[in-house]
Amino acid sequence: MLNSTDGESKIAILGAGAIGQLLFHQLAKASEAPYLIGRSAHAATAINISNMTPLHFTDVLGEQVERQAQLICPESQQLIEIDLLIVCVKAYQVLDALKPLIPKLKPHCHLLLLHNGMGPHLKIAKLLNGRGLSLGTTSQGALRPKPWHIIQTGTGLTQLGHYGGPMMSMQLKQQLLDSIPNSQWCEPILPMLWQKLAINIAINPLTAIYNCRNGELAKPQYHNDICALLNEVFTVAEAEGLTLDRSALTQRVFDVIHLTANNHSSMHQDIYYQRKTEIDAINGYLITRAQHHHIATPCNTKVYQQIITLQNYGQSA
Ligand code: KPL
Repeated sequence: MLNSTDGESKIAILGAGAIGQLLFHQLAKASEAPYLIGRSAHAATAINISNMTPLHFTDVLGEQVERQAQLICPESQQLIEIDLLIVCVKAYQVLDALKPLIPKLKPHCHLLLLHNGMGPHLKIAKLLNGRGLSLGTTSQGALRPKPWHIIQTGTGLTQLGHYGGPMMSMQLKQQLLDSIPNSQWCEPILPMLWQKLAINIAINPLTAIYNCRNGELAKPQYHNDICALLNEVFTVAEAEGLTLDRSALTQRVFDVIHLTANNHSSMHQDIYYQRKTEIDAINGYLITRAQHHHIATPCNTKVYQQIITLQNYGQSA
């Protein structure tokens, strides 16, 4: 196992949500604790005199541990020390969160985007000024009952891979793979992201629209909707130059429905708690790419509009 102090590489995590804190604990357990970059107000209220904040972690076996995190704000001078910035904010926050940070990062700082859905990488890649960009997806699950306490709920696969610019150094890559359980480096990464996108495209909006747990979608009345949404994914992916295995991916969607039968999807929860959803980076991303290729996506457009209506209603309530 590599210790980051050996090679002097500094990692920081942008976004102190459930996944950001989960990665913090996994990296801190394996080697040096990364910095955690929170929103300014968040960081200012959390930082105590010693500049350290205790983070509580309950693992899947129920074991509890407390680790000290150095929480820095987006204006911090320490940004210049960072060799790898892992971005764990929601897809719709990525651009606004990163734009002011990028000029403060060293010229060789590498970025890794890790969020549900797709899309921000297209704009971020153009802003990096020669810095390298990797992308990833994780099916690890975590809940955040309190701002600084997370409970790991699932031990899913994490897939990471190169997207553009200079490659991530071997040392950082190894540090990530050694720290994050069940993680793998994938080249190319885009097919993996599209597979996860397909799963979210089929499950998330339907559970929110029908106000149900994931497992409900195994019922025959949802079968046609799921297949119609996926058919549009396969057509658009092909136009993007990706060949997805139709039958394996359709099977995978139904496996996930069974494996997560008791879960409320993230979009169901966002609608339920009247929060902004990730629809633009999920079905919305597919629609945007389809428009680019002049492909019609009536089923995705219909669920997209239904979610926007629910979201607007929730936010105006
Ligand atoms: O990733 C998910 C989500 O809810 O966003 C699934 C796989 C659908 C599990 O709930």
